[in-house]
Amino acid sequence: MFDTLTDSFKNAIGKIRFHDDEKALKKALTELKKSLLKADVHHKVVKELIATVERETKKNGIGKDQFLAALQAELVRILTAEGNQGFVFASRPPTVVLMTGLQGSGKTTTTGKLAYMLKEQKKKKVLIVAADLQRLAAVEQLRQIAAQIEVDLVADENGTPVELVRTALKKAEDELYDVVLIDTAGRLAIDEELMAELAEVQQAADPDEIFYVADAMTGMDAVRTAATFKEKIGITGVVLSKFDGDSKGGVALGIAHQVGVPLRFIGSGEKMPDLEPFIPERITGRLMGAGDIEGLAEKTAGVIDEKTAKRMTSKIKKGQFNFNDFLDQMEQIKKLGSMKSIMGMIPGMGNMAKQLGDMDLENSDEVKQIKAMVSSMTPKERENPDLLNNSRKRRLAAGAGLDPMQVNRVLKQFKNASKMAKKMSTKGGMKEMQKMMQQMGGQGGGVPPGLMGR
Ligand SMILES: Nc1nc2c(ncn2[C@@H]2O[C@H](COP(=O)(O)OP(=O)(O)OP(=O)(O)O)[C@@H](O)[C@H]2O)c(=O)[nH]1
Ligand SMILES: [Mg+2]
Repeated sequence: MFDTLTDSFKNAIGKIRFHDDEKALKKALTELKKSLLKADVHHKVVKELIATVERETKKNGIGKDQFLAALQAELVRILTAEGNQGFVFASRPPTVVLMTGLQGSGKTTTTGKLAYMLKEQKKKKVLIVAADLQRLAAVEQLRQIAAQIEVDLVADENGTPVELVRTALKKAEDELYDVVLIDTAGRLAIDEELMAELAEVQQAADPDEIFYVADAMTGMDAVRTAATFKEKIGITGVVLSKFDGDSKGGVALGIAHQVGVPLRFIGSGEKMPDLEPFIPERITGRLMGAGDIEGLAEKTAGVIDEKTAKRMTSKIKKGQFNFNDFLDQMEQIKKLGSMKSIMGMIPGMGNMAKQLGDMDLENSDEVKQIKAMVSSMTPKERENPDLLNNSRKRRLAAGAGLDPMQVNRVLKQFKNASKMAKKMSTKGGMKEMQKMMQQMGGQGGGVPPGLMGR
């Protein structure tokens, strides 16, 4: 997600050596400056960052450790603005959030993503309000999203935004909802009419938070419009949507500092799980190639329950992992979002994530083939594929539209994978795996943890 930026930092870090002098520091700073500007970070933000890092490094003695510590501290400072981080619940439920933004910025999708995250990861009872009555299709769009993620919706094509908000708040009180998310109408540009409608809805909703959803691909415009919204209605957080389409990513680095409102979430794809909290300390770790273990743990916590995980591990250890388990696991992985975003959160795996590209596990040919094949097996066969004789294999192949050779190959691959998993689950197995990963591309994949300033 932050490929370009992470590369920039890595290059700059590489330019400064252990016993080094002012010349090496200058070189590193020049490199950093150049690449930050190239990544579209605002020039004022870059200037400030470079000046501070230079000053702090010199103060503490020029060297790689000091440089890293200064860079890390300055990044955290620049990414932080006064206000809440991530999703913060009101002291008294329901927490009411007003979603605002220009037309097509991603408000409705982000509303769905937030609802999904709160439901799946935090186990909260969420209510969505379709208060966009400008566009006919808007209500239907939200209806579909709500049905897909199984979250309740308040909608009425014939109502007014204010009426809908009132109905929703009453329902939330009566039925003890934890969170109410209000999707509003967008406009092509900031105009009086939009602001008047928003002000009305805001008054009726008395929200705990007002999020401004900005399209990351609009670059500096995102910063400018967010600033205007802050001035006019007092937003409490920014969400940058479509970050997956903004390969440079520099806007995310400057926006909190420039607008004076924290960047709270980043949208990284069109699907419901593609939303990530933007926590300055964690993002800094990721930018410097150290991964984001906390974020990963949070993401998996809601999805993979501990009991199942333990059962799976024990099965793997005993070499009993079978096709039924495989299908289960595939379902779970689906909920985590794109493979690339997950890999990017694992320390040292940033490079690997890049190589993976946007691999779509669910729709890859291999997975489709395996799924088709497994669904034609009997429950007994799924547990023990050795039961499959040649005639059964031929039947399976015909059922799944494969040739028998392919069936044999899948069965063999699965057996090997199962063996490997068993081996890895033993003592020392994980070490071997890490060694293998390093050889495959983790090399130079970031700052060794010992070098990170603390
Ligand atoms: N790739 C990508 N697409 C996104 C993301 N967020 C939203 N989109 C897409 O952007 C388009 C517009 O999103 P909406 O959520 O309908 O935007 P909106 O602000 O509600 O639009 P209006 O209601 O018309 O003002 C849709 O096609 C979404 O799928 C994201 O993070 N990544
Ligand atoms: Mg919308």
